[in-house]
Amino acid sequence: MNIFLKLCFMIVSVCFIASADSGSVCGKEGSACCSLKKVNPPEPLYPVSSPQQLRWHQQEIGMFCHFGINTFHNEEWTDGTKPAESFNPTDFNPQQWADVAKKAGMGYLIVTAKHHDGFVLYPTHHTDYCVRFSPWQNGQGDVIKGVAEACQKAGVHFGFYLSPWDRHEPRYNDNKAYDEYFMKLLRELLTNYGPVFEVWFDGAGTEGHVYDWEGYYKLIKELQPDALIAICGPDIRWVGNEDGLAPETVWNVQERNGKKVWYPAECDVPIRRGQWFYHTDGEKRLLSLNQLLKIYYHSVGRGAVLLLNVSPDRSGHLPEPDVNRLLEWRSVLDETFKINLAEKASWEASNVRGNSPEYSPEMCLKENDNNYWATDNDVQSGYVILRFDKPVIFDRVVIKEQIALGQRIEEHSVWVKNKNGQWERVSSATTIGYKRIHCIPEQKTKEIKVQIDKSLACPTLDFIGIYNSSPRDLKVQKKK
Ligand code: FUL
Repeated sequence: MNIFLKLCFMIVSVCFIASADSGSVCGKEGSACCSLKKVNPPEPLYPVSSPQQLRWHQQEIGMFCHFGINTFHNEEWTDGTKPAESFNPTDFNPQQWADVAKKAGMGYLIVTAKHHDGFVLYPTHHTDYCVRFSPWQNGQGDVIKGVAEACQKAGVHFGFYLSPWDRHEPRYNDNKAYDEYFMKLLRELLTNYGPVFEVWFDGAGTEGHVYDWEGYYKLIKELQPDALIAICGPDIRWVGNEDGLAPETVWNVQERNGKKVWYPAECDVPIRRGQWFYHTDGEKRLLSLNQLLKIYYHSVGRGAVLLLNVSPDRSGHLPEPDVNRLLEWRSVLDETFKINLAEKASWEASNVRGNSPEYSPEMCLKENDNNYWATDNDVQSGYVILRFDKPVIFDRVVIKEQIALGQRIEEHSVWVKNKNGQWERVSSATTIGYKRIHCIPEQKTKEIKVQIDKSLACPTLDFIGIYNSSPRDLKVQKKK
């Protein structure tokens, strides 16, 4: 063996023994040493999300579209007696729905296939109360097909709402017969329209009725294994209100049927106050830009997903004022989150897992990847500091956990170094989860600290972003 090879062998062996002993690395990325001595990632804190749930978190916002017989009666709930003939959109345009959803930054679209009134929006042969008996497209139309195809084209995931409660169907009084009927509809929806992202089972009106939930879930998982079942289902929970607002603390891990599971929250809210369906006189209820921004910061900004309802009108289009408001909202958010000041920072952390560059705080520059900041196993609090050459002005801080490894952080805070060189706390909050956005009064500083005050296990951070919000965005006043 020549001397060079011998030397290499010795270095590699020493590093190998050291890593086996302590789990740490020499810290030189790209060296022979490092390629041998990857530091083990933190153990996941179970339960964790499924890959499908993780993909759902990443969408952040979805569009809900309530469309059906109610649209033609200015009512939110009809009782199942309105004639099928009354369903007659004059210019059904699902591509507009899906394109608007895409432009508004929404990753999925959920359409009502059947609301509580029982009217079915695709031409099923299991009931006469459906589009086949409407004059629309001479009874040949299929709303679900139109929407599913439009979603595919726009690059938006497709999902459907199917109300278990049915005020029309006579079989509803016979649990078994109704389950059979309901499963036939489900089977059609799950087989005929391509990939399904989310199935939305509304709980309204279902009290006291016994459904074969397990049978429904089994069928969904069999026909569309990637579909998530929301609300009355095991994959996504209802946040608990119809205002689009998550509470301050949002844990994804919840107890369901006596078991701890990953059960994330979805915040549903209509863009016209209190109206899920289109009403001819509903425009005055359109939420203001500020109300929509507040909803965003209190749903997505608290680690939940927002499902915002925009209802198509009687022509089959999303109304223009609603679309304009939605796009205005999007443009403000885009403006706010366009420039991440953190990209100019130099980073420091109180602890880096195994001293390895694989877990350094700089890993928080890019989101939704496999790189993240992590600490050693026995460290359950700590901080990341961002330093700038010149003072930066900002009023938004975005923080994300590496939730693929479970949700860990219980309390955290944001600090700035003030003119006197002292750390000043400018915001504190509890959970982070997929995302937490701090909206704070404008700050000017050369140093920002994100502190993890309490964590269930060694913390992980996927991302830290620092932004200065658009002049059109919400402003937080400094407390006097
Ligand atoms: C509620 C329903 O009763 C409303 O009509 C709407 O569908 C909303 C999303 O869920 O429970």
